[in-house]
Amino acid sequence: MAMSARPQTAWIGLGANLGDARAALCGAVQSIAALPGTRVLRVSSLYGSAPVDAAGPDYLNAIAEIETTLAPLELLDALQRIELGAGRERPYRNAPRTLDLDIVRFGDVALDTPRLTLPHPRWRERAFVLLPLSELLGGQVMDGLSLEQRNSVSRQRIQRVADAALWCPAC
Ligand code: PH2
Ligand code: MG
Ligand code: MG
Repeated sequence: MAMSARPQTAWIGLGANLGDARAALCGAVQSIAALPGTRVLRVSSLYGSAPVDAAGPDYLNAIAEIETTLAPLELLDALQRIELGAGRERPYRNAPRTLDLDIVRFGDVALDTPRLTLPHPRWRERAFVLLPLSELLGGQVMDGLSLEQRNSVSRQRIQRVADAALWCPAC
């Protein structure tokens, strides 16, 4: 597998709202850690969140901060293979899912292609991304939001359900 020369830090959004979501997220972190040229630096707390722009059960969400020599599209391919391994199906847009792995940010890379947009186009609109990302990156994440974004995000139901060290002890 071709790899870009310099390791980059990337932030992966993890989500699931079907089946044993906690086990799926924990397994995903371990699968990501096993990717070539990749290590997991930190994971956020685990959050329970109401579906945003979607129907179905509540989600579990978290963010993993990783370092990787994979290129963005190689990482995307690898994440999609991990999703498939966890039984991910795509019957319609934003359908409930056993595992969703989204690249939220990949270093400072900006990309706009049919398969991948970086940073993730909706990361500022979603409490389930912003809260765990603020844990890892600090308060400037929330400071960068417009008033409209803050208001919309503050209406989204979300709660922290487990410390990073507790929700995935093997991570
Ligand atoms: N993912 C979506 C759509 N809506 N809502 C929550 N709470 N968590 C998610 O991970 C999520 C969502 C599409 O990927
Ligand atoms: Mg998603
Ligand atoms: Mg996705």
